[in-house]
Order: sequence, then structure tokens, then C-alpha cells
Amino acid sequence: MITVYSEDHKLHHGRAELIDGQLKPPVEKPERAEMILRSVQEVGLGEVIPPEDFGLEPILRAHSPEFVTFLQTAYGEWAEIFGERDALPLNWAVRGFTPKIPKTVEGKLSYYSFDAATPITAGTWQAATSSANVALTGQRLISSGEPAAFALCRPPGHHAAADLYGGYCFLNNAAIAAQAFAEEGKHVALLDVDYHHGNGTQSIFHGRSDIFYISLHADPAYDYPYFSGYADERGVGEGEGFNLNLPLPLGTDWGDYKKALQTALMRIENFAPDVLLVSLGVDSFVDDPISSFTLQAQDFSELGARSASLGLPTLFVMEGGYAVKTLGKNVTNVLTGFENK
Ligand code: Q9C
Ligand code: ZN
Repeated sequence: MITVYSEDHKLHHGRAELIDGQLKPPVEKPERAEMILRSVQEVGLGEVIPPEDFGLEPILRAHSPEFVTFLQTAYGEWAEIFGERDALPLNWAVRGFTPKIPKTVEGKLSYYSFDAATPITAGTWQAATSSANVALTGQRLISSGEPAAFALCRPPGHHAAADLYGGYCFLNNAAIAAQAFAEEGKHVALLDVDYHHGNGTQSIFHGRSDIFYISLHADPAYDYPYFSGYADERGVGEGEGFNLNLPLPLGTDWGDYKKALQTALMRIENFAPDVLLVSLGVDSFVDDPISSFTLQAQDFSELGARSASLGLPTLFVMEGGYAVKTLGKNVTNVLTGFENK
């Protein structure tokens, strides 16, 4: 399986956060992608290639032009006023507020974000666009006949909506790639196995019947992103029935996880898609610092093998996973589990 990777991810970093009552260094950090790349090389998964540059056009088919311009210009405008430091929002248009687009960069940070965990740094735009190009290069590989490909994206993407960033995500790499498949007339099953619900991906395709979004994740009543991911979110209009959320209790183990996975795979089989896109988060791992599920390293091999049983051309797009010591192994276990099926 070919891996697509760009060094540009190193231009972006996350922010410190509270973990178990202690302020810890960022969990979303460059080391993540480096560990995954190292494991890809160690297990001899296959060739590692750089992304092609697809420009803004495919990005603008998943995101609004105003949002894309904002991401491109935010840091420069912020640094002009506040100096060279990471840009963060401090308030949001919640219940009762007027959701008009403010004129200042500070106001726009509030308008286009939905959390305070996601800094815009000097290199964020470059890193985020390269990450989208990594996913699009993977998409091209599949469309030109590769049976599988791994887009080693960083920053991740599944929390980013058409005009919202958050959850460590800026551009929705998986959605941008899925949309590129859709433009070739393909039906796409987008299976999201990241621990967190992919609110951004769900919202981008909520009214669509050609892209079926299926997600296994922690119950939003108990974990991030809290306001998206319930089982009764099933799609709207044409898209009704083409969104499947399978929220799972905190502490879910492989035994219960794989039952939900079988439900997801059955539903995908009935949908009969042309391609499978896996939003691959491995933050369901037992030692993940921000998550509660208890999947073990070998469970990821089985997850890969089970997704291979669909027999579909498959694009893996990297999302979350923060237990850096075993992150590489967990990811390549999915990929080799898929290959060896
Ligand atoms: N105490 C992805 O996995 N905050 N994003 C969590 C935990 C944000 C996760 C707080 C988590 C975002 C791509
Ligand atoms: Zn996650």
C-alpha cells in the first residue's frame, strides 16, 4: 500500500491542555506523524510519496470561500495586531446571539471556530493545505486503480465543517477526498473510526445520498464534541438515512466495539458503494491520553481485516490518536491487517 506524506505538517502545532488535572504539552503534535511514518517504514508497508498540489479548487468544493480566505489570512492579521503568537478565540455566538460575520480578525476567530483547543499558528495554513493535498493524492491513486492507499494527514480533518474549524482540525481532508470521488460519479462509504464523532464530515454531507457517513464514537452526552453524534442524527432531505451514528459508552472494549463495527459494515454492504474511505483515528486505544475506550494493539489488526472484508478500493485518511509511543504500531496494524486479509 502506498503512503502519501508531506513534511509540511511540522509547520503546525497544537496547544497545551488539561489532562487529569494537569496542564500538559500539546497532544496534537508533529511527533505523531513522524511516529506513524517511522512505523510505515519499519513494517515495509510500501512506497512513501509526496503529495501533488491540487490548488484551492477541490478544497472549495467542501468549504466556503469566506472560511478558506479566513484560514489563509487569519494568522497574518492576528500577528499584525497581537504579535507573533498563536491565534485563539475567546467567545462564541451561542444561544441568543447574532451570528453575523464580524469585521475584525478577533471576531472572525470566534465566528469560524467552535472550540479553544485549536490554535492557528504561523504555519497552520501551509500545513492544513498540504494535509488536504495528501488526502487528494491518495484519492487520485485509488481512482487510477490502486486497491488501497494511506493518506498520512496531519493536521487531522474530521471535526472541520464547511465553515468551522476546531477539534485540532482546519480543512476536512476526508470530506475533500470524498467529494473528489463524488465528482467522478462514485458512491462513497465514509467510515469514521476515530474515538470522537466527526461532526464536520457529518455536517458537510448531511443532505447527500451519494456519500454515506458512518461513525463509531464515544457517546456525545459524555465526551467531545458533545453537540453532535447522537444516533437520531440520520441525515436530512435527500440525505435521510445516509448518516449512521453508532455512539458507544465510555470505556467500550473491543468486544462491544466490534459488534458496532459489524453493524456498520453490514450497512455499508447494503449501500453498495464504489469506494470505501476510512477516517482512521486510533484514539480508541486503551492508553490514549484524551479518550476512554480500551482497544488493544492487536484489535487494530482485526479492525483492518474486517474493513478489508468489504472488498472495496479503500482510502485510509489519518485522523486522531495521541498515545505517541504506540501510535505508529496501532496505525500500521490497521493497514497491515487490511493488506493481509
Ligand atoms: N480533555 C481528533 O481526535 N478536546 N480531535 C478534548 C479532552 C478536543 C480531538 C479535550 C479533542 C479533539 C481529531
Ligand atoms: Zn479523535
